Amino acid sequence: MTGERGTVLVTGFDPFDGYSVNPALLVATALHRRQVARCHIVGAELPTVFATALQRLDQLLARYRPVLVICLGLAAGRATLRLERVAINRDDARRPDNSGAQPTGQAVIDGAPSAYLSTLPLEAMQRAMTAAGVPTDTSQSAGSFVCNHVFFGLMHRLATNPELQGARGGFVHLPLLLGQGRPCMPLTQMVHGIRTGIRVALNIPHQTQAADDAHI
Ligand code: PCA
Repeated sequence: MTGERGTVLVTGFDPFDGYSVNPALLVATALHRRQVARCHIVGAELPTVFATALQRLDQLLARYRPVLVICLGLAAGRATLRLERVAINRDDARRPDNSGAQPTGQAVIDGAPSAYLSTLPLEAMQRAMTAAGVPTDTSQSAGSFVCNHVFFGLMHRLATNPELQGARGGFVHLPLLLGQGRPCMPLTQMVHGIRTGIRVALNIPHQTQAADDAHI
């Protein structure tokens, strides 16, 4: 099934760091095959592994040619959904990934820019998601573990791959799931928030986003 206006790719990572579930994967799975603003959502899993996460993302980008990509990850310790603003060209893992690798002080992509900004309309998304009853913040750092690695790799691909021209993308960190620890949020609320954010991103054209971000 294809949405009239194209495909939205939503990714979530597999569990890591001793957690038995990753809410990011649960949200991506819950949104899989749903429609938003006449777009079809594909929810997919990425491995929490530096060496293979971007290979998997490449397969998904080539297969679905999405108009919008939102990658999700877990960041324990916060009560809100966090719309990430900046991806940095740096891997600095403070713990091993799911393959046992722990890169430090390395570029995500040699020769690529130092950082990319999300091309999502963050302020408009934050307003709409908060108004929908889902506590949401913007964040100025996605860390330097696998989430930032994927966020940077995604933004580099969107900026340089002609086949993805016009597609927008970004990253959202999620809190722990209700029952997984504190602070936390119920799954239905996370899904509602991400779905609301997707609708806003699809309905705001690029030039409005530039104006929206200009006053940051
Ligand atoms: N969160 C980690 C990686 C996988 C995930 O869900 C991070 O914030 O980098």
